[in-house]
Amino acid sequence: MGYVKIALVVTVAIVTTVSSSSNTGVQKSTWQLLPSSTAVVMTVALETRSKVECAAACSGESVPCVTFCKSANTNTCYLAVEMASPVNILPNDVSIKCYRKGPCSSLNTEYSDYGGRCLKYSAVRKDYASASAQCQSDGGHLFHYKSLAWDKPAAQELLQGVTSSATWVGADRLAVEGNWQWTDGTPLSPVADTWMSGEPNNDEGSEYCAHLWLSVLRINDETCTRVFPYICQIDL
Ligand SMILES: [Ca+2]
Repeated sequence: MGYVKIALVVTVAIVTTVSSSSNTGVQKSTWQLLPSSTAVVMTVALETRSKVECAAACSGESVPCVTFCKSANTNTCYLAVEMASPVNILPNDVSIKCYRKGPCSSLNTEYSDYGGRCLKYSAVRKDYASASAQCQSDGGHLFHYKSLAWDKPAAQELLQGVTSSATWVGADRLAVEGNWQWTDGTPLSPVADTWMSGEPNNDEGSEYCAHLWLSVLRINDETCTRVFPYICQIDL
């Protein structure tokens, strides 16, 4: 998983409540902000970088995890258990917010939860721009196939039984000529291990968009106007 467990506080549980005055900002999330009156016991603390990664860690735990808390100050992620009855409060970090998991289907019935994010496969063949637009109209984006460790297992699960050869994913070099990037602006190195061997090769000088070869689950640069099925992702 790549997360470093820095503390295990099951026996000496840190108890806190959410000290939040805002309930905004998670309308598209399947993780719903808990009201500030909710008492939460943090069970595991993880070093992390973002709320998305914290949610993913909760989803990826072998032990069922439906609640996590995230400190904006320290970026520490806490897997957590909600308490049924009021407990003493120890809010030594007012930036902590806690979230409870909701199903991807509550966002869009076509999407399912794959390790902390919502994915759907569409067999409808579209060009890159049209596929991207469809994902955006769902509130998401084309699949960010950034990591073999994290995204490949999700793709394998999502694509069980799929017989098409390739799907669009969300990376291109349309906005910045020559520079590959994911649709969230994250750079995509031309030597990333997610590329198929020998790619990107800009065959015939016309390959500006990335698709995923399903036989090897590696990406390839392809002509954007060709039509393929596609995978959409909604972030938590
Ligand atoms: Ca190519």
